[in-house]
Amino acid sequence: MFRGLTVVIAVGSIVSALGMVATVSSADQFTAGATNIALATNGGRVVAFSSQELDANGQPVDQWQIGNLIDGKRIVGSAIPADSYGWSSNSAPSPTEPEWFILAFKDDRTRLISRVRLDPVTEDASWRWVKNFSIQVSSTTTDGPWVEVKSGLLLDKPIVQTFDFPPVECRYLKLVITSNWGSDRSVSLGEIEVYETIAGSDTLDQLILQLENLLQDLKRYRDSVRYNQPLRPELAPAAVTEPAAMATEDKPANE
Ligand SMILES: [Ca+2]
Repeated sequence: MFRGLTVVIAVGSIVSALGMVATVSSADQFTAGATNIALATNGGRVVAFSSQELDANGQPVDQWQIGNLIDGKRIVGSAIPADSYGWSSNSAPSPTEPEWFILAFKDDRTRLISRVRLDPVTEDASWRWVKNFSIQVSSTTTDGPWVEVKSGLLLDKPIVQTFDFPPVECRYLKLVITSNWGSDRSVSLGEIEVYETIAGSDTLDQLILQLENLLQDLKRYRDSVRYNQPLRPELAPAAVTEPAAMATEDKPANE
């Protein structure tokens, strides 16, 4: 009776533990971490981009260069960093000729991410700010293949806007911008932040508990085999005729 019950417990634990894994994999069990992994001082970097504003000599304008997207500097109210107005492209985006940039993270490692935050505010007029965009990821190369995880619209309001999506592996993140709010000259963006996914601690605790229980059941099962006490006698004829010499339900002393 006990043996049969043990089998049920073991199988039940396996099923429920697998169920926990499946549950943990669902998006609502995850929360975004607190560290912006795109930030340059956290190891983020821009690996490629479509364009940046050039001066009359064809040189990048420091205040508008691409690195300003991940420098952590932003315009708040009337406070404008003297060396960082945001990033500005050198031409206006369109669906057929979008402006874009690609980010990588510290040590070029693949990260599990689920949140991007965009600050639209630049020193430009708001009709040059980003409007329609697509967030795409690649887990292989900077040439893709790219998978879109979110398409969205950034409001032309001076607020940092958050875009969440199911956790996805990301080695390179590409932001593709297809429109601004009305300018035919360029598009600009103040800052981009990217956040990793972390499992909620409650969920992790539950999973650990389930796995610990499963481990105990598997040990019991192993012991039943080791001491020739089949959990399902009908499938083990040898044990039906001869009781095991070391029959015991207890754990061995050296456990
Ligand atoms: Ca910035």
